[in-house]
Amino acid sequence: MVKIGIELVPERETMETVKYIKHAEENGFQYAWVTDHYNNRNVYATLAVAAANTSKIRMGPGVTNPFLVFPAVTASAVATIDEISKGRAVMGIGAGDKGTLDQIGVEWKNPLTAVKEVVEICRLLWKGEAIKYDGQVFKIKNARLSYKPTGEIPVYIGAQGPKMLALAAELGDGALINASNPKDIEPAVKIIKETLKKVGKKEFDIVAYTSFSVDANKEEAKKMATYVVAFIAAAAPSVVLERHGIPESDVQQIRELIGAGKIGKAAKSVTDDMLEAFSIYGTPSECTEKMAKLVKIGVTQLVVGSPIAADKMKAIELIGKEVLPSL
Ligand code: F42
Repeated sequence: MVKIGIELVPERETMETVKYIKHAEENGFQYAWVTDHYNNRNVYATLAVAAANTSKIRMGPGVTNPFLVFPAVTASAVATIDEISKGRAVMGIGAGDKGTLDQIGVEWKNPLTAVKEVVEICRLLWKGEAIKYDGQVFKIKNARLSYKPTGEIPVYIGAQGPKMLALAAELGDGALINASNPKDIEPAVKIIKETLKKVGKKEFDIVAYTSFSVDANKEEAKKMATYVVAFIAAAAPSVVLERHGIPESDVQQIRELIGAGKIGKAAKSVTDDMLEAFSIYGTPSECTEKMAKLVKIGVTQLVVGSPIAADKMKAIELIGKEVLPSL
């Protein structure tokens, strides 16, 4: 059966994010992914409080990266969450958002190699042994955690590009694909499945990390979605826009509005085609129908991501009652 996760951006007070995670657990969600950007509340502080206040839901950064935090520190941070949560930690790791890293002058060099190395380093340290690592990006002379993690910590790699998707399948326990539409998920699933076959791996969690907006009133759900879809469309590469038949000129206008800080106007310029391409939105039954299509093409975990709804508590309940039972 498909698993359900929730993505939370720790942009509000920490206890509010924790409240959502607790509520998600109570409403049948199995995973909570907390995003990592330096300008939001700290991901591990948030996860630590969430871990201490829940008992079933698995949780982890979704996703951290090897550039913002040194791999050995990430290994210890995730292992600490594993200890607090009694073995419920998962690690989402990716290349990092280049735009955010640029703001603080962090160089984004060899992202693919850096992701491979951080995963290898974390797994070695999680065994509790002293390690030496001579990578292309990271070199560790002698490191060891002073404690042993509770158990195996599953590693999920955030991936969109073909090489990162293949790396995720080869090295990870799962892939977090940042997309909502079958047209984007299907080619990613194909790369993952081909790679899994090549390396002879059977167990793997294929995760659709969606932009999701639900409301009993479709128009409300649609309105909420436009704010997030404006940013997704603005950042979408030409090849993705072409795949969905979205004219570059429509997106250019949104890019300019966002650049000028006119977010409300940018959201109003989002077209129906953009909404269909970059989000799952609508009433619970409409969302269920779109999610079922992703399951059909091989997705094994569906993550409900931003914006979710203006009232997240209500939406979590709505998903628990009206979406999850039908999936
Ligand atoms: N980023 C954040 O900073 N914070 C988050 O909380 C976050 C959440 C998140 C959740 C799901 C998800 O899928 C992504 C998420 N991201 C988040 C974004 C993530 O950090 C990455 O920026 C995003 O996933 C982009 O990854 P990508 O798969 O497109 O990979 C990039 C690096 C890419 O260009 N990949 C290419 C590919 O084909 O896959 C390969 C590039 C390559 O080959 N690079 C070589 C190398 O060694 O790295 C070097 C090439 C050369 O010679 O220059």
